[in-house]
Amino acid sequence: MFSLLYGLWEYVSRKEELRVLIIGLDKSGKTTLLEKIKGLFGDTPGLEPHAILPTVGLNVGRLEAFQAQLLLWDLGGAPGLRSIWDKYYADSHALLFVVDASQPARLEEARCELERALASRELFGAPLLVLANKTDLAPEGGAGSSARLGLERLEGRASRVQPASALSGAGVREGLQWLVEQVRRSDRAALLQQRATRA
Ligand SMILES: Nc1nc2c(ncn2[C@@H]2O[C@H](COP(=O)(O)OP(=O)(O)OP(=O)(O)O)[C@@H](O)[C@H]2O)c(=O)[nH]1
Ligand SMILES: [Mg+2]
Repeated sequence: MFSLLYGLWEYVSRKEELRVLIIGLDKSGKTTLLEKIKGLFGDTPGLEPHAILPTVGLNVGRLEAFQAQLLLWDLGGAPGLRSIWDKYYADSHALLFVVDASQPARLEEARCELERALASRELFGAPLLVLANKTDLAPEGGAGSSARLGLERLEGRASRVQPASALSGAGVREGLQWLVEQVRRSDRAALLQQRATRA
């Protein structure tokens, strides 16, 4: 009887797992962001920035935030590694695209990569957070990113640009909270559930 009740309690109190895919150009600050998020929400502090190397494969973060169990996938952004991003699209609830706001010269390259990702049917309906990172170096860097990244033309997808600094943590909590809320409001979780049941 106890185990039955315990099982029921475990089932009812189980938190939804939301999978967030973090992509963006090389050196935009994705891994620094992941480690900052781990420090803000996890049980152990994330890696110090000086210990972070360019990502070749995948970094994973698992933590609880905003009443959700988050699984974060951080992929390498170097040109030769971008071809594996799409392997993660079908299983992601949300997309977190990081841009280096202190490097306007790379915004066009970022726009192309973002456009390519959003064109994938596998990301249908997935909310998008663009993190305009490194605003500690360029405080006005977030302004205008929305238009320059083509976000104003997006239809049928929740999207937002969040000015932030992965180094200091400014804007990180707000951005992540918005993303989790948007996934809850969207049909993306139900879509992924349907796909999993059919498979
Ligand atoms: N000033 C400043 N520097 C940052 C910030 N975020 C990251 N950096 C620096 O940017 C550089 C690249 O950071 P990473 O986190 O390795 O970038 P990445 O996007 O994971 O790069 P890849 O793994 O190569 O795709 C490092 O020197 C970081 O310390 C930030 O918010 N402000
Ligand atoms: Mg990295």
